[in-house]
Amino acid sequence: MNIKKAEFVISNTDPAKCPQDGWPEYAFIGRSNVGKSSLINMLTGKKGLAMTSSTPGKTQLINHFMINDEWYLVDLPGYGYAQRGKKGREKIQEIIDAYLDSREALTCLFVLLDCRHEPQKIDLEFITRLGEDGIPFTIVFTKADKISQAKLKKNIENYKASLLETWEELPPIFFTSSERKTGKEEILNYIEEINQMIQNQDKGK
Ligand SMILES: Nc1nc2c(ncn2[C@@H]2O[C@H](COP(=O)(O)OP(=O)(O)O)[C@@H](O)[C@H]2O)c(=O)[nH]1
Ligand SMILES: [Mg+2]
Repeated sequence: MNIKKAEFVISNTDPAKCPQDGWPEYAFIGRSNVGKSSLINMLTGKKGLAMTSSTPGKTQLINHFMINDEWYLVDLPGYGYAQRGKKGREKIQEIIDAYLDSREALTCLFVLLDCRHEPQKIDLEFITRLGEDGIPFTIVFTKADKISQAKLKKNIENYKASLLETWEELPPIFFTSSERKTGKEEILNYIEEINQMIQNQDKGK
């Protein structure tokens, strides 16, 4: 899929104030600093679209970007950032929960994981919760340029094994580098396939 148009629409903390026009949306979530904003910039080919930062915990808002006038990319706040303190973390968690619980337009959630790390409790718990709530998701291993191909493969296999301890089936898995544009085609094609499925369903109504 070609991204011809990518525009910032609105930032807010209240899902009720998110766009209500019903276009399908694809949201990016994960720990602070995992590379959510960089991935959105890479996918859209617009460097400054989502705010990126080397300081974790900067985006505390739900940010909607309209793509090609027919779907949304959503940059969600990062979870689990320790420096923010318990109160701050709880507030972010409330925003994320409210979004996940109420957002009907949410079509697929991309859960970002840093490919360099071992499976972390906070991510595994989050993924388990998605399963319990029946939220469609995929997993994206970010920052693939930071390790060798061999190590990347090993880490992904390791992660799959740990997911298979609780899951019978694995979700779609991608790996990306926002520096090298790795994974761009794969993710955009995946989104396009789902968008086309939705359009065909709507036609059938
Ligand atoms: N080498 C490398 N650095 C990345 C990549 N993605 C993000 N980063 C860096 O990681 C830091 C956090 O990225 P950001 O997109 O702001 O993370 P967010 O908090 O999840 O939105 C920034 O310094 C980025 O430049 C990547 O694919 N490769
Ligand atoms: Mg960000």
